[in-house]
Amino acid sequence: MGRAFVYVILGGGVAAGYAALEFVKKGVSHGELCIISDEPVAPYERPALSKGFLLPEAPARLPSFHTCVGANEERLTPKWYKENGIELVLGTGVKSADVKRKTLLTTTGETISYKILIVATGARALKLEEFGVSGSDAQNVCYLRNIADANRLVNAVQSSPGGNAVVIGGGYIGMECAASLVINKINVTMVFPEAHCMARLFTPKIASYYEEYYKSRGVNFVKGTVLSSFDFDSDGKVTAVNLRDGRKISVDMVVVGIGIRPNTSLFEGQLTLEKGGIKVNGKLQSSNSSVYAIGDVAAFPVKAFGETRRLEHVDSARQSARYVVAAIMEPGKTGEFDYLPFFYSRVFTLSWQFYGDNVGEVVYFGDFSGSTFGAYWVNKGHLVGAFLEGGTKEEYEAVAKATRFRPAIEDLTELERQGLTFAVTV
Ligand code: FAD
Ligand code: NAD
Ligand code: ISD
Repeated sequence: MGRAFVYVILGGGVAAGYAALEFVKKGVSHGELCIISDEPVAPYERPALSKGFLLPEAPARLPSFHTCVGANEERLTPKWYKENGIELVLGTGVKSADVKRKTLLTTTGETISYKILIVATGARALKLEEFGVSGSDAQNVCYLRNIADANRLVNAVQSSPGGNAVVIGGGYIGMECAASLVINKINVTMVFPEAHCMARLFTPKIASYYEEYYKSRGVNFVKGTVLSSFDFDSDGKVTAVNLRDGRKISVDMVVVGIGIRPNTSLFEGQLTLEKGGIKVNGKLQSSNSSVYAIGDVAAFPVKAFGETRRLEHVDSARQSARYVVAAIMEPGKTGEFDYLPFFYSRVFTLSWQFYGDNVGEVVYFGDFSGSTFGAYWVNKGHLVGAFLEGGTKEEYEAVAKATRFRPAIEDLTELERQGLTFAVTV
């Protein structure tokens, strides 16, 4: 059995939702577009899972955060897909792809063929087993990538009132989940191998601000070590984590956020891969001209950096999705994808944004003992990146604009003196 579509989006996450909306805006005909997702629900705003979804009071629940509410656009419910003639194949994985034949084989045994395929398979959470630690399927060990994980995490929180959690990993998931656990009155210890949190992005000075704030909210930090094993009770629940430095920490629950791997396995040996993702050109087209890739799985040329990057952030998923539909449906009118990387996070009452690249010399500004501060990165005489905590809408727009403009910087001391004013007046 089989069905044929003009366009197929493989994966039903953030990028798929934004691409669907763009297809409709550009006038896709009924019956032309199909989305296949192994998740049981229509595309939703994944960032909600570590924030609103985990709140103890009035938590966010579907259908409230289907795409594209995160960008203040229409909320695409299953009814919307139906009304727009988009075939939404949910709870169905694709188990193999044949890019020469232009077919996908699903877990239900159906062959779906396409003229154009958009790969939007995102990524999966890395498991502790991949670092030699076993037991991560215990009921009180939680990862966080999808709705099923988020429900499991909520259950673990509700089963541990006033209890103790260890959060493994000091990246985005670790920081956001630690904050949410504290809000749920769980005592949190964060364990990670680096010298400071958010090591991929933050400088030690920036990290120190957040760590001090977290400490003021009761979070305990154990840095420079990793998990070596779990202790279990007779029901298979984890009762303690053992660290490589010899420490043992008793726990009621564990949250693990130790990075992701893009879901590329269907295309290995068929498409060119780079930086762990599917390599695409400035039109987001892979090494096979009928296959495009967007979101976390795509390694695309970032024009401003002159190199290929793979980003793991929601804005990149949204923008690459919007772009790819324009590139496919209006090829003559669409130039190359020109994207300035943008990351953000919100924890407790804090909120930061980052634009560009964190390479070169760092120039700090603002009040690190107050609530608004930031940093510029200057590389080869140009401003290439900017970080801002606690800015106003106008200030965030200003640092974004300044970073996009890449102004020449001759005098770092002068940049430091001007601080945020530099971005506002550039
Ligand atoms: P995804 O949204 O992961 O979607 C991929 C989809 O493909 C999934 O539905 C998956 O199940 C499906 N799929 C994969 N393989 C198959 C297959 N073989 N068959 C069928 N379906 C398949 N970014 C930010 O910038 N800010 C944030 O605050 C933020 N918060 C986050 C919070 C959490 C908890 C998580 C997990 C991520 C967060 N991110 C955030 C990152 C952001 O959500 C991702 O960058 C974004 O979701 C990527 O979109 P995507 O469509 O590429 O992948
Ligand atoms: P990450 O890459 O942000 O952080 C991984 C962390 O794992 C590292 O900081 C390190 O501390 C830790 N680590 C690495 N190896 C380890 C080991 N052996 N033992 C213990 N710790 C180890 O990944 P993440 O935090 O898991 O986030 C997953 C994905 O979700 C990322 O793509 C991230 O961008 C995305 N996300 C983004 C946001 C946001 O942008 N606000 C929020 C949540 C999640
Ligand atoms: O995708 C990302 C991410 O989460 C970062 O922190 O890219 C950045 C780089 O690692 C730093 O620019």
